[in-house]
Amino acid sequence: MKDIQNKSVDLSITKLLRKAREDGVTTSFDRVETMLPCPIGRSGACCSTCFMGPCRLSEKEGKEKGICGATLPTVASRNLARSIAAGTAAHAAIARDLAFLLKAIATGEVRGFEIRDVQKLKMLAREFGFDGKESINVLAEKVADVFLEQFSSKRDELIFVRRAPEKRQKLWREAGITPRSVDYEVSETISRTGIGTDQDYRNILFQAMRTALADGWGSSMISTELSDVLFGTPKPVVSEANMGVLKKDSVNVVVHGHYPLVAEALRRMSKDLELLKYASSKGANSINLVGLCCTASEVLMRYGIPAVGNFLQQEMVIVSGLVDAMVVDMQCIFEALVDIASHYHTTIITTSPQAKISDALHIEFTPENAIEKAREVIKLAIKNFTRRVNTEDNSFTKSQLVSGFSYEYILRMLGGNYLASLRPLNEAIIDGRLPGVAAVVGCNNPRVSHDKGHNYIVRELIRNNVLVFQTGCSALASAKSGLMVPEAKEEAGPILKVVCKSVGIPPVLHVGSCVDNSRILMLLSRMVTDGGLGDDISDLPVAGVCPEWMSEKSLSIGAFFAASGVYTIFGVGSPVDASPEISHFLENELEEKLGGKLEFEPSQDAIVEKVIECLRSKREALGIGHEKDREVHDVEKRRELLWWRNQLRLWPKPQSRVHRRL
Ligand code: MSK
Repeated sequence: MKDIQNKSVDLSITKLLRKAREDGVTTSFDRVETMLPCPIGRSGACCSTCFMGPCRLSEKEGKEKGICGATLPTVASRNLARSIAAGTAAHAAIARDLAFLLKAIATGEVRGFEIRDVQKLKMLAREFGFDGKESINVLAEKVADVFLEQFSSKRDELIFVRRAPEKRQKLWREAGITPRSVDYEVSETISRTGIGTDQDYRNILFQAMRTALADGWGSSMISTELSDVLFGTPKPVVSEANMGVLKKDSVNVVVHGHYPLVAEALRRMSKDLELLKYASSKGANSINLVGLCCTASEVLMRYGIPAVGNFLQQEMVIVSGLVDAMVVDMQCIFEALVDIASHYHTTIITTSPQAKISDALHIEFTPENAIEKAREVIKLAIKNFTRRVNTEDNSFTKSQLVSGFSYEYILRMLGGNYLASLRPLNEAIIDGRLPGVAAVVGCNNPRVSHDKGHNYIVRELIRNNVLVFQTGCSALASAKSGLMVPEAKEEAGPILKVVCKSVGIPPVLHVGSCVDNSRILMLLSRMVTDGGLGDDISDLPVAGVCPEWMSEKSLSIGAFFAASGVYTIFGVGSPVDASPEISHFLENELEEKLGGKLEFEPSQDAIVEKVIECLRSKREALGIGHEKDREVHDVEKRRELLWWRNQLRLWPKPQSRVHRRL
């Protein structure tokens, strides 16, 4: 049992791991001990693109080339490029479906859903060159068509490329990596990395960057914009996170995955009076809908629906014995859930035709039937509630959090309603009050202690006065750890603490799910536009960190940050470790060409040091390296100073010498 302590820094997880062992249940935390990683595959040196192999390249063993002659850099770059293409495709699956949903709502094919943020729809219509005088439905259809076109085989640039600073767009064009359509880039990467096609690692990696850009400035950005239009643009909302959000006296339904439509339908049905009456007839106080993984961030950001946990908690919530149904859509869903659920009363329900699991109950959700299917699911969960056994000992903790920091809200929060801008943030950085900003994102990985990297790195950064933006499972780790409430400023360095107090924000801002990393791209772009910090994203004192990554989507996210000019650093280990040429390309050549870089560093201390050093050197390059000895005042102090200034204004002006002489 001693080993359990090191598995997670989240005490509810270690408690449930003990329970799992008592219940005879095996989880990913156990399987990771017996399933040791293949050292060749893990380091990027295994080529399986044809059936002459797989060729396991190893310089030590004198196997420097595959049967076709492919070298280590070719193999490692192909593997990385294919992972990035898979990550981009995953985000595209969400965005494409949302574009179809908007179109179906606009044409009246789908009823029961409406356009929540009409202003944002109009803003997008204007951005795409429509005059905005048409009806909402006509505009919505036109906007949906523009988005759908971004997935076609169009050969000109993706529409959101224009949102990047001009200098950045020019750099991409010069490097020949401006993304065309999302599907075009994904398909071309898969084709180029097959047997006997692209065998120049630099050429392969530039195409990988182009594909990643099609994610950040394409799939992910489209997904964020469409989710805002359809389900509302987030603004701050108070909620709770961790296992303690499961209620013993209520029907607990966990929604897990990435696609917002399923969660939206369940949210509505969890408030349905008829279903609530039915739940009460079975002895339940309420229907408690909670989120897990990125779906948690989607519904947390918009409605404040509590988050039960992040990626590595998906099995543990079932072990709690408190979950009556787990509804999953797509991505990051363990096949093992069904086996674990067979030990308890939980039903696992798959909902997407793209993501079925053998032996799970499949109830397919479409935009047309989502509300009815959500009703069916909740009825089933209510029936399951009566089958719960032995939950007395299952008390868990939870933490409060503030979520909902969308790009639009952050702009209004800092600049006011009429002058929405990031200028105050830029000024704080220029003045030397804040050294810079960091984005901390990504998954959990059972190869490292659950949440330890996220919590340690975020705490160290805020202690060093770095303002942190977070998304995905990383954000949920901070939320559970109490870092997303204004009181967390007490853990921040003295200057960040005062800034947080003045603006009334936590030192760590939750900006959404994985696709909402596009909100961070928008913020960086806007920091450039608002002036004083150079003329490109690569000039900004900012860094991206992915402490506990495991997914191909994380690689795509890291690559689009790097190709957008951000210094980006991953924890855990490197998927290209076998090839020094590839590491050199990602850390050095990429920086020379695009200003950003991608590094892999397993040591959390080294990550913090490197991020701080990156911010320092960017400041130095901007000529704002020396911190000014300037006092930052909180609200009370500013009021006091204002009072004194007004008093001084009332006093008679001292006479000038000339007057006196006269
Ligand atoms: S869900 S991709 S484990 S962040 Fe987006 Fe979490 Fe990583 Fe999945």
